[in-house]
Amino acid sequence: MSLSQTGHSVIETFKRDGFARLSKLVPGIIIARAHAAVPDVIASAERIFGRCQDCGGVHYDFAERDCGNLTRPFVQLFNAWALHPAFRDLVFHPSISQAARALLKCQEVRLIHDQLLIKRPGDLPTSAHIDGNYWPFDGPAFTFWVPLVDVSIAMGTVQFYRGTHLRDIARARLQAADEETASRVIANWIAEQQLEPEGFELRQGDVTIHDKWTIHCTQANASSITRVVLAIHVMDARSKRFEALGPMQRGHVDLFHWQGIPSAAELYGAICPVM
Ligand SMILES: O=C(O)CCC(=O)C(=O)O
Repeated sequence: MSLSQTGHSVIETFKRDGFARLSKLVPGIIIARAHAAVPDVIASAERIFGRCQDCGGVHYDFAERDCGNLTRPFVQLFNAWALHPAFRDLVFHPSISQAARALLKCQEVRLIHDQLLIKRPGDLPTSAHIDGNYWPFDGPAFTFWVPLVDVSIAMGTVQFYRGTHLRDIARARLQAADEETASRVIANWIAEQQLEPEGFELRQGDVTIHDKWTIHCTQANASSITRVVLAIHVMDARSKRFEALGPMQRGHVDLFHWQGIPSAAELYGAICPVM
């Protein structure tokens, strides 16, 4: 189903709630090809970035569950689109770019980055967070959360706190904070407000979308099935970079090589292509 078929109601829901489901947005064959390519993508990342001698993980673009003292909620690999044509076909599929242009109400949409998030049986919850806190650029942006397998709540489907994209939770302070502090402030705020997250069971081809300011999380994978998801983060192509406000944003500047992009410029260049 294209966004023009679901049309106005999805756009309105997204604006009001800060998240929405798009059923059957991406053709099953595109999802199936990407899913089949996961082992190749991981092998390519290992070849390029190598494995850590201490922990066996690949630190730069690929975070393993047990790495030093860190405990991770998933295996995470950035910019799979650059590593395999099946992921390029998914990220740049017209159903994704058309939906992104309609939702952002703009002529051109830019990829911020994608990330393959593999939550294995027993992997931990992803704590409640706000994507916008990590991104040193202005303008609207959001995420397509694209499962490559059917996902149930028990497998750790993404869950959202309705309407939080419109709430004032001291954004400037959170953007300047370190990740641990931001996480604690968000968790306390949710508890004070007595908010409960909401999520959907999704089939291959269904996706959810969430605004860059929507608080969201995922539960631990309590099933025996590995949850494989590609998150695709997109922004209005006219968005401008600003100086990183804190360690989370500085981390993203390093990770995605945004240092060369001056303040007040668009995130032009090969790493953040127009879709
Ligand atoms: O899939 C997850 O565990 C986290 C996803 C997420 O935070 C995102 O896509 O923005």
